Amino acid sequence: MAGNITFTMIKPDAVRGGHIGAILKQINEAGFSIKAMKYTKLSAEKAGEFYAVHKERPFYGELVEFMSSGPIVAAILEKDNAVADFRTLIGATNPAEAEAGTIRALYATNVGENAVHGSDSDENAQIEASFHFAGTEIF
Ligand code: 3AN
Repeated sequence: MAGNITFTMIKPDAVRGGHIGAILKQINEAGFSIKAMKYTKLSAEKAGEFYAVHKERPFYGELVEFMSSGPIVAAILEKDNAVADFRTLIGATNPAEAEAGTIRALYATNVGENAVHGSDSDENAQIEASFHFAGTEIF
């Protein structure tokens, strides 16, 4: 499975905006298949744990508050070169810098509320996938 999966979340801003369907359609049309998916809400504790690498960053508190502010869609996606291809599909962290047509260019509000998450390495994809899903939930 290594190298072929990435982990994503449709974040609370995009869920509130009613963009789940459009984002999933774009993900499917880009050739990703779904290995696991759930509609859920992160507690502040879980969000803090997920983003622990950013603990020292000035936006950490805001990030944890935002990510636990409403439901998300968490998913494991499969495709050759999944991590890099998914980051191309979602665009830059700051939507003002994201390429036209990317998910963040289309649906993100700002650098903090940026519609979707995408793993940044194969190693983190595995860690993030296991953080959110049990083996029995992955197909
Ligand atoms: P990416 O999600 O593109 O990998 P990271 O890992 O640098 O970006 O940042 C993780 C998350 O932290 C982003 N998705 C965003 O929600 C938030 N974030 C990053 N930079 C900022 C910032 N300057 N101000 C507020 N939130 C930020």
